[in-house]
Amino acid sequence: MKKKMLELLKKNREDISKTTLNEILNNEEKEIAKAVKETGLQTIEYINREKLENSLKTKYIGNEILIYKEVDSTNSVAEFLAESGSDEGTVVISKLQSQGKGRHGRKWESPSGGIWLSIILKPDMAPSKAPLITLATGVAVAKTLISIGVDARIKWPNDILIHDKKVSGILTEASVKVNTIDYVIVGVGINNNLDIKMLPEELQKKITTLKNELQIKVAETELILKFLNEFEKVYNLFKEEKFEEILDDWRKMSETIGRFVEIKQTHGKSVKGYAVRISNDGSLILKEKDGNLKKVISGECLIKK
Ligand code: BT5
Repeated sequence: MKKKMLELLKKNREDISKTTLNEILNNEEKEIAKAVKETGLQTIEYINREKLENSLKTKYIGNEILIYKEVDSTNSVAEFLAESGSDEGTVVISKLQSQGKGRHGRKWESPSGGIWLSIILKPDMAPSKAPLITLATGVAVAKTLISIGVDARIKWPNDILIHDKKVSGILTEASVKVNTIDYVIVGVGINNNLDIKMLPEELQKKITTLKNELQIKVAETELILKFLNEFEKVYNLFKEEKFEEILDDWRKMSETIGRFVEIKQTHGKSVKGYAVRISNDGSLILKEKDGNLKKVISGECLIKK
């Protein structure tokens, strides 16, 4: 992790001297974290930091916003900072990611033009509640996108679709200590202005961007601002354990409930059925062919036409 962070510093600070790097290398983790933070406070032209900071209506989400030109993954940087004691609400944004992460080791394509960001969360909650953070984040993303005029729908558990094409994905990674959540990193990718042709061919048909849908460029700063404001509202509900309120919103924007689906699971098995409802721990309840109800905790959801 230390080595990775030093690479990050090199990539983001062309002027960093060899001596400084060596000095950093010899210092403790906290010193590296300090340098990583300083780098993230530099001006990166694609986001208007002043506007972002001045217009945020949040109390703690975005109290610290770190912006980079390039990182391997904003989730990894946020994880490093959380380990080094960064506060809840710290936001890590990057113009591009060289190794953007999806779930289960999958790759998330992250060229410039997208919103790639992660938030450090420290909820005082049992680890079993972590999947609800993904659903809550989905609610915040979908509300943000609907507010700018697209027909965004949530596909269980972590995708946001527009007309059946993926526009956004969420990656929630939790660190657990003795039956409680130590911290959670929630990562959000939104295909904003990126050029679809920059992505692998097999993906091009399955995904969309906001620019494609709206035929205009959405300003990154505005989009991040709207999302962080929405996120704090729904995350507060999560912390107050008002799970039903979150799930009510989730159901209204769901593309999954009421559809025939196949859930592919990591161990190679798959379950097919009618998606009846979402339960209050965030799992999906399917009605199988034989009428049995089956609870599915995670997996890749394919919606059958
Ligand atoms: C996700 O995983 O959808 C989670 C994506 C989270 C990305 C954010 S960006 C900021 C933060 N930092 C990170 O490193 N990650 C988070 P999953 O459900 O496993 O979906 C992955 C699949 O989505 C891939 O296998 C592709 O099929 C597809 N995919 C890859 N890149 C995409 C893109 N830019 N847009 C739409 N689909 C994509």
